[in-house]
Amino acid sequence: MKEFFPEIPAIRYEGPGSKNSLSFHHYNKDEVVLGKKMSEHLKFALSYWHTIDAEGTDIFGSGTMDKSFGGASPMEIYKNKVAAAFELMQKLGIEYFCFHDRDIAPEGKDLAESNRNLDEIVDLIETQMKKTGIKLLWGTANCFNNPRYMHGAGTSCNADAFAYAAAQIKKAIEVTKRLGGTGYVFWGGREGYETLLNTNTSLELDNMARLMRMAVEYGRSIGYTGDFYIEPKPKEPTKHQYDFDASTVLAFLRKYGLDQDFKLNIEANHATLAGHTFQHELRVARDNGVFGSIDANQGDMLLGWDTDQFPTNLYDTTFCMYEVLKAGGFVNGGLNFDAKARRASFGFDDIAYSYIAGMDAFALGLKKAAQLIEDGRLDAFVQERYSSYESGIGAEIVSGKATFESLEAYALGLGEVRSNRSGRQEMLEALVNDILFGK
Ligand code: XLS
Ligand code: NI
Ligand code: NI
Repeated sequence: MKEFFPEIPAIRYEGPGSKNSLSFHHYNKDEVVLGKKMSEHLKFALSYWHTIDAEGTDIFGSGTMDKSFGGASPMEIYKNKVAAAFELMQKLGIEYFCFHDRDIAPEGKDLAESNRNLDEIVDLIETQMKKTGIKLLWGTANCFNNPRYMHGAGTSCNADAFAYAAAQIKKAIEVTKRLGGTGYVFWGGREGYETLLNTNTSLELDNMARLMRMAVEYGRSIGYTGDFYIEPKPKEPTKHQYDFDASTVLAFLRKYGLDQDFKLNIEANHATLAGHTFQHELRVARDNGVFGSIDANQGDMLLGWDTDQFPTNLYDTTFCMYEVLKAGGFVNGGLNFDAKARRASFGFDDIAYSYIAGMDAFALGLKKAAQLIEDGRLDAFVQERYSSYESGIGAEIVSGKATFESLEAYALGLGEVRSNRSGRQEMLEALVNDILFGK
């Protein structure tokens, strides 16, 4: 069988001291952390679009990589991509993948031909999955690339575009179900607006909710039992995207009674675009019981767009895994590397270096988050900080016994509030540094 990545060997764990950049230094898949194997905690997934399709184009320049994998016709290229993807995942020890419908098979002259192309490639993917044991984390439909979606898909002003999107999503859910996927993602690429001057925001959001309701009802009717996710993102490509951030999405889901049907897929770079930390978005999801899955990447703080870099910032991976552990870990979700090597990192070996960097950063993040939890000082500090709610007037507030009248009587007796204690931010930041880099 043809080898597509001869420059990439099977990547093995060699430990922190190793000088071999084509080995894992921290990701040791069977190592047990807090009672579970690293591979089960982290559930790494390959993103088909970035890794198998994207060729390094940007708005100022054409591709720097060739991902046709020796194919000539579109279908031949996409068949080769399947073999390349599975070769890569096996070499990297990645057990899951994610795709959009149009990532895995080329769009045909009409919807029927596109669906036939999809079916043909899905046959190949299914065979490879059986052979390798690699699983589908989530599927989705690309309802943003084609010009038909210039005004949006579920939020298009044109009902024909809405109908086409519905048909595409229907098929993508069928394919996700057929491949045993445990998630189906809605990322609203064009679901937003450029100007309010031409936009009926109210109808657009009602329609988006209609589309999502239909997706859930259809999915459940054909026996799809996985999660449905919304992936928040504030902007890009549109000026304003409706799924701005986790809190906005929650308000949308609750308004339309969809909050029992959807969880969130939180992407690091989307959090920072919304002016939040990655940890903030994960915390909002966890606090509201809708934490589902993660698109692992990182942005550049000096750039205002979704650079989708491989995650290497250890503070971010640690605080991410801290939230994941506190949320009880992944159920149907996982860590999808929605990330790509930089345009100038154009070698196929750079794909391996990138995944190793990301997987090692998350393995370290997991270990450090576990240490923070086992150390207990953070938790103890937070508990102590709110201890005034455990007895006396605080307990009355929390239990609902307190009223404005009883609180006024209490406050009148206080003189002044003299019980505030230091928040000790700097002490806690030093504590985190010590756990991260102290030994
Ligand atoms: C784009 C999104 C996209 C989703 C899947 O910014 O991150 O890749 O993850 O449609
Ligand atoms: Ni994403
Ligand atoms: Ni993104």
